[in-house]
Amino acid sequence: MGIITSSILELGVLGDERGFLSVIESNNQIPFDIKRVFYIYGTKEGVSRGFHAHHKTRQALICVAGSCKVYLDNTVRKEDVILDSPNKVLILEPNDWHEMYDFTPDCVLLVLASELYDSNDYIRDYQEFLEVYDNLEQEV
Ligand code: T46
Repeated sequence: MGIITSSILELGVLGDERGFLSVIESNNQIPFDIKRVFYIYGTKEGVSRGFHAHHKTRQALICVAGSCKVYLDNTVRKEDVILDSPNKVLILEPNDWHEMYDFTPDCVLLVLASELYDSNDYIRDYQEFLEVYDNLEQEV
């Protein structure tokens, strides 16, 4: 029994004299089937994004260029993580309210998602988030 928590993992780096390469496969380096890929770039200075949690979608976030920070809140643990390397992956669980901020101008934030896009999967109201997750539903 416990609260589902997001986590950071590090990808292997395959390198040779030409440079570097990191690999992500469904259910291998990350713990879900990848159904959707999107990326966030050209974020204006001082802008924060996110401000939601999900009902079902699990995601993997990687800054493949530049860096950004992510504020996480699973109702019990609140923390900030920095994504500043192309081999650093945040496995973002649906029960984490998240806000991305401090994007560098060159930041390209790649996101791999376990579900197709569905606006109904988003919880964009913080009070609703607390009602959904600040209870026994978090126990696994
Ligand atoms: C998340 C964080 C990390 C689509 O039509 N399809 C899509 O697959 C996505 C991701 C977005 N959209 C539309 C919905 C909005 O009209 O694109 C627009 C911007 O999306 P949003 O405001 O949700 O973007 P962020 O940066 O706040 O959040 C995104 C993801 O939506 C979300 O799942 O966890 O990145």
